[in-house]
Amino acid sequence: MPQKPIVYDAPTPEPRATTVEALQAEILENLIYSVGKDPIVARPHDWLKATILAVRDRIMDRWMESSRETWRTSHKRVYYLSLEFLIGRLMRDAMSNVGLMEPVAEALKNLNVDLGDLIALEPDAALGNGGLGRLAACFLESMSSVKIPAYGYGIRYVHGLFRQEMSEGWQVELPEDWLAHGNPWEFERRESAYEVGFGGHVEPVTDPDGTVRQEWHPNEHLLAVAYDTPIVGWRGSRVNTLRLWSAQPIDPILLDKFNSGDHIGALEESSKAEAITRVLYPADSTAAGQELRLRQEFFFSSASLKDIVRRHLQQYGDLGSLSEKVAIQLNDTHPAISVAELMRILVDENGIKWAKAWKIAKGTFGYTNHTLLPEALESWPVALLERLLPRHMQIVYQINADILTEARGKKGFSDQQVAAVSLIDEHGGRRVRMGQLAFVGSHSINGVSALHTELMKQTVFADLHKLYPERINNKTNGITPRRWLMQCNPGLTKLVTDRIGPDFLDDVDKLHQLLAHAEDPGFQKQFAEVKLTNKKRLAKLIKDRMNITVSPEAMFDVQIKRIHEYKRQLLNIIHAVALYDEIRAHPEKEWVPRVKIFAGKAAPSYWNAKLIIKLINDVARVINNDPAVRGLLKVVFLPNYNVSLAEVIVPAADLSEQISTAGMEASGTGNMKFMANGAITIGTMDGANVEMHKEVGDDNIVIFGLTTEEVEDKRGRSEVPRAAIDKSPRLREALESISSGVFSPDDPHRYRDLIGGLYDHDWFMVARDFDAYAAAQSKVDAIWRDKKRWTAMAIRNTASVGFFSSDRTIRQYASEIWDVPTA
Ligand code: NBG
Repeated sequence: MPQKPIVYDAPTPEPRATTVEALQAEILENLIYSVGKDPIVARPHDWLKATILAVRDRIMDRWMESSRETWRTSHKRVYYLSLEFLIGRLMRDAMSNVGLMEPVAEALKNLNVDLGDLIALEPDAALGNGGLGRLAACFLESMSSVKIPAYGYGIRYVHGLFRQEMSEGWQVELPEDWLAHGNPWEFERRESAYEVGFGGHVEPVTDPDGTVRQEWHPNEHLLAVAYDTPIVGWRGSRVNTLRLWSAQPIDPILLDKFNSGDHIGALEESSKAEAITRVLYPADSTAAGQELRLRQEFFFSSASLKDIVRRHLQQYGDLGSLSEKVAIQLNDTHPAISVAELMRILVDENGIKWAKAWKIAKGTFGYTNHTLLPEALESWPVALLERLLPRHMQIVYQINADILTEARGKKGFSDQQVAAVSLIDEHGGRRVRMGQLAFVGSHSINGVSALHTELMKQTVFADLHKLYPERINNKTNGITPRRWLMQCNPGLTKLVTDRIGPDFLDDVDKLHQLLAHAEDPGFQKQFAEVKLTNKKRLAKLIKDRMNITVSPEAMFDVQIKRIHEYKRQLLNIIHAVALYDEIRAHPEKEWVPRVKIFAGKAAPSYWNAKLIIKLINDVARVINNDPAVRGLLKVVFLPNYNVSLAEVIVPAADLSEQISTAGMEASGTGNMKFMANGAITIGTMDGANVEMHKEVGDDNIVIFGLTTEEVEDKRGRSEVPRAAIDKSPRLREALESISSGVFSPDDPHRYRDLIGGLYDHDWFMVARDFDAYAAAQSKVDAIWRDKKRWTAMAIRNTASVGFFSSDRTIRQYASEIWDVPTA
């Protein structure tokens, strides 16, 4: 049947009423007719579903209008390709962005249901590991808020990031099951399914006009089925789509096998296909390296590109205009194979000449790098690519040949530099470097903080930067102020609104007006009261989950993030031990009561990270049970850190620990969330801390430690860390007590190697930064004792957070990389 032409100016669906009565009636109706439950027996999950459906219905009209508008106006579309979207819960975000919080709460109350209880019931969509995935989620929300026609493309993992439980202080990983009760937010789009292939061979074919094309004949086929989730921007400005792909077999069951009695074999293909989108790889900042991971990467890249090309052809009929109408951002190298896949689609499937296709691809792609850690730089064995994606391997070779020719022709380029820009790493087994592929296939390569971008130019991409000096640019990360201030901290939002009016809700830069009130005693008192209320809520959570009593009056000193040696949770816990020793040695001193709060997951195969979790728990047990410290010091490790837990912890924090070894944290985004919520940062000159320091001023942040250059220098000279330990009695004592088993009497040698490493090499400069860190913590204590000064600093942090809004970040991507307008 021929498709009817689409009439974009036909009337859009009528918006649904948002009165309490209408909502109440509709929630009830959903419960009966969509969930199929009698209200008298409905369970909380049934109410949750009925409520989400009512909220969702109030987004649909805008969703359709947003997409119609893009078709009508022929605006350029932005596609954000990311293997991770760490969204968390959606309901409160959606309700708050379309102004439904109050009427829905009221409607539910009339039905004897508590909205807060329902919110807490919604599972986190934890389709990401940490910063990279959460950034993608903030970007989605900001792209809708600043009205960019955008799509997120990713994978619909059946199991998101594992659930972390503690067994005697050790991390145990359990499967996460966010889809167990269904997912009322998503729409399955059976009609948007694409075939994705693997393996097979490549065959040259001669067209009637005599041109020779390469044709890929995969020998494995599966289906990518789309699931769409609406992402609504602030004040419902625009609704974009997050399209997640699910892998399914082409034949759900092989009936001939089944009929011949091979019941397991009949389902083999089906489970093999589904395996691709079953679980999220739980490694943060390390390349996973397995074949299944490469399959995930190609699967979602290929499906997304086919969808993008299909949409473009439907609207414009010609791929020559692709880069004018489409911008594709590669979130790290995970989708880098897209460069080869787009070339294949353009050249092999659409007959576009190589040179023209290459220009289109480069004009279309942008690539964001998120880490300089060598272990995170993806590369795939040539042999694996040849087997799994034979045509793509040929394309990579051809791209490489062009790049090498260009490099050889570059004046002053040495053989060594030519080898460095090669897409093929010839050391120790030939491998394709995905960072290089993403770089050469993109017109823009960006880092995520000013420092990180400079280091990219000097380290990983030094030679490519010389070859293409215009391409690297910086886009300092940001966070959405809706989720990370307005929704998670309604108390502070109300206080600020009362003081400076509501304009900051639409323009966070207006928070600057708070600077004038930083010293106002009345405002300080209210600001401190909001913090105290948030701390009481966290104290209750700690009591309920851990049975540990903490005083909300104590300083809440917080480090929440993935557990990684470079993030230096070890430095923090060693400081706790040193403090513990001092308090016991001098109980008569005026100590500032502190609660050290940790949370974070370790990659399941990262032994030292898991050992650090155990150490924190061992130290916590001893300190929390020692009456000698009289509650002056408590240590808490909160299990199963996720977005929802962060939303409770961040508003309650006094001190934000951002203490990575300088040069190693690309940006950090947790640092910005704490800043928004009036915590004071203790941090190194690393990542975005450098820019936070600039924004808030030296007096309102506590900076310590070695700089990137000093770290480099010490590593280069292979300086022995032992000297630093010998010179610091406090550090030495703390290390000796840990390594001698004071905190692990059941296994006295448990930490011998971990601590031994600090004496031998101390790659992360824990020992060499310890004294500076301890001195910075004493400075923090001194400021804390001066309540007025502390609160003024906290207010100035909130006031200065505007630059770190992801709206600002996205506007910069839009104007400097994507060339699209924003609101
Ligand atoms: C992380 C960095 C963080 C940064 C986020 C978002 C990876 C690979 N990188 O410092 O470690 O804030 O990306 O850019 O997860």
